[in-house]
Amino acid sequence: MALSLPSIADELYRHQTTATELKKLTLRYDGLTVDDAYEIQRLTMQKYMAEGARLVGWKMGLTSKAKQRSVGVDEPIFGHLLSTMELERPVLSMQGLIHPRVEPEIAFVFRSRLEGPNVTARDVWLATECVVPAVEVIDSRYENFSFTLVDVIADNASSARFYLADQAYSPYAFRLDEVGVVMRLNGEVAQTGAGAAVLGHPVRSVVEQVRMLTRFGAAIEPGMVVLTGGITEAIYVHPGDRVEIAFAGMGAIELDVIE
Ligand code: OOG
Ligand code: MG
Repeated sequence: MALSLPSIADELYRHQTTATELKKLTLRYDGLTVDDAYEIQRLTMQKYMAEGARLVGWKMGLTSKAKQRSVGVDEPIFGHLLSTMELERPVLSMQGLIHPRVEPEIAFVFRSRLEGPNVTARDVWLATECVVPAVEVIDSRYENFSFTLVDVIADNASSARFYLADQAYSPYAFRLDEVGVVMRLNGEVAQTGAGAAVLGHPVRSVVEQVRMLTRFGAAIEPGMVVLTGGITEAIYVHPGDRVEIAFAGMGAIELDVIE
């Protein structure tokens, strides 16, 4: 089929907003590149923003081996975070979702702008207001949660919802690579990991985020949040589930899943 990026963006927007699965784009369109996929993502996100959603930050994805292995894609990607994706309370409604999975992440919140190809970890620390334990809810719009690199980028890196814990910390309070994470589902240990799973240290994910944004013509703006990527594999959740994620020294998040 002939490639029209705006019409593919229309299609994705429709599936995202109606919570219906679609077949992988790469099965149906020849020659879609990574750049095309980011353009589809941008066009799709513009539709939400035209309806009042605000861009509140960015998310990195596939920054840990656990995540890369589980989906069979071996390079980091990024997506947009919109105000409409943020949960105000740790309660996840299944409304508007297809087959959601949750994963523990470390979030950075910024006080100053970060841009350009040469940003260093030190620049990231200086620009950081605080670090916050977070949970991301991903919900691929593709059948069976199965996709290639190009598909998942076009689908805004599977972004669906996210929640930031109430407690925030100085970026200097912890070695984020050594923060251990235990994720329990209904009281049973489901996943364990440590911050180092994320590119060796979550700060590297922010450095990579800025580099990728620079190629994309964007930046981290003051007040924005960046989710640095799942520390462990994501787990499927269903109504009635309770997910408890303990971040050593940084408190816990208890997420209740409802209809
Ligand atoms: C892609 C999104 C990955 C992460 O933190 O690695 C992601 C997916 O697995 O559906 O959000
Ligand atoms: Mg994630």
